[in-house]
Amino acid sequence: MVLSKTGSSVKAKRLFLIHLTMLVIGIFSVDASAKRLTIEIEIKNHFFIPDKIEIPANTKIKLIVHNRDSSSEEFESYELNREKLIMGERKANIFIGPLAAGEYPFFGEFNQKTAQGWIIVK
Ligand SMILES: [Cu+2]
Repeated sequence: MVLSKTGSSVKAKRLFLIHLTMLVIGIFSVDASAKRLTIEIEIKNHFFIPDKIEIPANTKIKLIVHNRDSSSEEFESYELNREKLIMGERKANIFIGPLAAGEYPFFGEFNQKTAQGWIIVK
């Protein structure tokens, strides 16, 4: 009886510690997301506007892409390892970074002849 009581109190302590750890991780991630830089671009007539986006190196970015066309588009980039469907007249959030300096091309998969863009990291 005494042994099982001790056992359950150890379990409770462990659970408390796990919760405490989760809480700390939770606060940390909120803090990290608050530091994100937000950049907004548009898709119009199957073009990205602007088509060149300059961002600082080693920074987390929230890229909001507003699709002003009535047709859906897919934001795609091999270099950024991102692929996101954006319905017509809707927007999508694409989280990128932190990135090293360089050029990262992206394109609209459904209109590759026109929808081309570059993220320039400096
Ligand atoms: Cu795709």
